[in-house]
Amino acid sequence: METTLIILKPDAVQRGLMGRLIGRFEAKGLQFVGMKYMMVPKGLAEKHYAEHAGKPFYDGLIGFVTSSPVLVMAIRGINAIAVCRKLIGATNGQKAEPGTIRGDFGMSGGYNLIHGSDSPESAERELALWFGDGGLIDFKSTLEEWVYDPSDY
Ligand code: DAT
Ligand code: MG
Repeated sequence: METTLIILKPDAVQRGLMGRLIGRFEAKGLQFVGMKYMMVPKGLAEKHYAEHAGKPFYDGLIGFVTSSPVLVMAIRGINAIAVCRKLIGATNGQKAEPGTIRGDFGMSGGYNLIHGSDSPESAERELALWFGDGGLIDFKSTLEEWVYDPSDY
């Protein structure tokens, strides 16, 4: 089992897409083990996006993610990090494949609705950053025995 960090960004919240986007992950068979609705402090946004510091879009990105509430989620499943990245799609909504979240709901490179950890190392770092003070719930999901075949483990 892997856990990944997913953020519904301010455009997803403002556009009233939270329920539909949460539903994509639920319908896939993933388990929600953490959820926080919050305004993002600037310092946290800067730590989260540290790898992009100095890039031309960086200041706009920090301004955007701190501008309005976000929904931060920890989502668990077998291979959840890569699976969620596939559900999310390519960074720019104009290039993302139909069927993906960005491909179905977005038209922008910056206002692209959602964040998902891109590797096990990123997931570990980001989960510590956003849920390091607690809030993850380890529980047995009744879904699990019907979502996975025993040979999936
Ligand atoms: P992703 O969110 O697909 O992992 P990333 O890590 O390369 O993409 O970039 C982080 C965020 O920064 C991305 O979701 C939106 C913004 N961004 C990236 N490239 C951009 C660009 N060329 N113009 C505007 N915003 C950009
Ligand atoms: Mg990224």
